[in-house]
Amino acid sequence: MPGRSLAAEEQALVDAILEFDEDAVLEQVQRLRSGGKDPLQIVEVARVAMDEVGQRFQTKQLFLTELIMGGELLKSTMRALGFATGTPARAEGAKGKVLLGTVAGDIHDIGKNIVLSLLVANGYDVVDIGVDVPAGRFVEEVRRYRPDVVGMCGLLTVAFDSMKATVDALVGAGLRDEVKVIVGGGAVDQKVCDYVGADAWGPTAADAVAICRKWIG
Ligand code: B1M
Repeated sequence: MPGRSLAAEEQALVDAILEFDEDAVLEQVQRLRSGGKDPLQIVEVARVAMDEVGQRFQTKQLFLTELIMGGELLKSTMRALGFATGTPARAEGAKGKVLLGTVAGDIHDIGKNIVLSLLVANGYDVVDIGVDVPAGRFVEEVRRYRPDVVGMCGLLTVAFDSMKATVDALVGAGLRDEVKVIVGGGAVDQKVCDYVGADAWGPTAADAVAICRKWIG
C-alpha cells in the first residue's frame, strides 16, 4: 500500500500475519470487515505483510517452511473474505470471456485466484487453467475457448520470460490479434508489460477488472 501509513487495526493484521498467528489474523480480518473495510482493501493490507514475509525469506530471516505457512495463512484470509482459493475453475458469466493462468515455472496462485473471484463477481466468464501453464497450453486453450482476454499471472522473475514466450506463441499461432493480453502479479510493472508484449498490466486485482471492463464492457 504505497503512499500511506497503515491504521492501527490494519497494522494489527500485518503483525498477526508476521507472527503466523491464524486465530489473530482471522479475528483481525473480522474486525476490519465489521468496521466496514472493503475486502479488497484488506487484501492489499495482507499484501504488505506478505511483501515483508518475502523480504525476510530473501534475507534468510525466515525459511521455506515459513513461506509456505505464510501462503496457507493468506489462503485462509482469502477464504474468510470470500475469494476463491481453488483451481481450476470455470464460471459462466454473461459478459466477455477471460482465460486466466499462472505461467510456466511459477506456482503462485493466490493473487490469480483473487483476480478470478473478482472477475466472476463482475459477471465475466472465466476459465482458470491453473498454475505452471506452458505457452503451448495457453495457445490450445485460446483455440478451444476463444476468450476475449488472456490473463497471465506470475510472481517469479523467471515468469517474465514465460509470459513473453506465451505471447510469442500466440503470435506464432496467429491468435495474438484475436485476444487482449493482461499480465499481473508481484513485481510485474509497465517495463515487464512492454518486455512480454502484453497490452496492459494490473497492479491490483481491481485494476485487472477495470481493464477488462474497458476492453469488453
Ligand atoms: Co514465493 N516467492 N516462492 N511462495 N512468495 C515470492 C514471489 C518472492 C518475491 C519472495 C522473496 O524472496 N522476496 C520470491 C520470488 C523472487 C524472484 O523470483 N524475484 C519467491 C520465491 C523465491 C519462491 C520459491 C522459489 C521459494 C523456494 O522454493 N526456494 C518458490 C517458487 C515456487 C514456484 O513458483 N516454482 C516459492 C514458493 C512459494 C509458496 C508456495 C510457499 C507460496 C505461494 C503459495 C501460493 O501461491 N499458493 C509463496 C508465497 C506466499 C510468496 C510471497 C511471500 C507472497 C505471494 C502472495 O501470495 N502475495 C511472495 C512475496 C511477495 O509477493 N512479495 C513470494 C499476495 C498476493 C495477493 O499478491 O500475487 O501480487 P499478488 O497479487 C496481487 C496483485 O499482484 C494482483 O492482484 C493481487 C491482489 O491485488 N494480481 C494481478 C495478481 N495477479 C494478477 C494478474 C493480473 C492483474 C493483477 O492480470 C492477469
